[in-house]
Amino acid sequence: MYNDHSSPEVTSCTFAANEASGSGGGIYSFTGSSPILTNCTFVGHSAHSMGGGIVNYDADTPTLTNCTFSGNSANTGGGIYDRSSLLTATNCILWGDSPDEIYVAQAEPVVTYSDVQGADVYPGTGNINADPAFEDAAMQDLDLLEGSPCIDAGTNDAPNLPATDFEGDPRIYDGDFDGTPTVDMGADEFAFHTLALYLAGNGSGTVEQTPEGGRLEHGTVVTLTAVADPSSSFTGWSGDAVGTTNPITLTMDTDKEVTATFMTYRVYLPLVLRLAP
Ligand SMILES: [Ca+2]
Ligand SMILES: [Ca+2]
Ligand SMILES: [Ca+2]
Ligand SMILES: [Ca+2]
Repeated sequence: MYNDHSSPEVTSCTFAANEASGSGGGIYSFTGSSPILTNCTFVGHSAHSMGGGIVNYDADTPTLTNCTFSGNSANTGGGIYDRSSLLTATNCILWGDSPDEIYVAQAEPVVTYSDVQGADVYPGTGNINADPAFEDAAMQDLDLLEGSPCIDAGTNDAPNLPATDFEGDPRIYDGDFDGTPTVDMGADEFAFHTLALYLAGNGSGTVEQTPEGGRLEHGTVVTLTAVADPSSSFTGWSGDAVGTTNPITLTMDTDKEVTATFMTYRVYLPLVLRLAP
């Protein structure tokens, strides 16, 4: 994307694997541009000169909220090259870019509540310098794993804060389970729901769950398989799953409780009376 006196608004977009023979692998803002980038990911770009992910060249005022940069490379400014522009970055992650994350030539960018890799914590309120624990950076999956320091580490007062993350998960979510919902850093919000399984009936059996776990990411499709013990039979689901389909699938779009009922077989033994002659 090339901006010259233009101010596009881009939300929940992944910019991936572009190559610039000069500068600006993902975006080159030349002059007088104020792009608003929200929930965007910049991954796997390369630029031979400046700005693997983004170049802000002259008199630009880009606003980045909840954007993630990783695996971008350039000669200078692997993630972002800021020449004489005023960059505002809030709730962003810049990690694993080469040779650096943000290169500033003249103006000082305003970076807050962001995770920026470097020798020190990047100057600004709420910034951290810690491995964000991406799901699989090598495969360009930059979702956050449970326990990531970026979870609930952003600010809910960020400009243009969206109601959902890049994949439609609800923001602002209490991802560290401390009772206070706070937005995460980066394009992904770590949003989980609980699944509780119960057994009922006078029989016995088990329920196999794939994937396993009592906390599942928003949107996860779970398969439940009822397995009756030899003397019992499965007679149906109740709660947030209904019917006798087995296995059954459900989508984790909210907290759910499911009960599996098992009943014993009724066994009739023939009664034989042998009368004495
Ligand atoms: Ca995800
Ligand atoms: Ca959160
Ligand atoms: Ca929390
Ligand atoms: Ca998510």
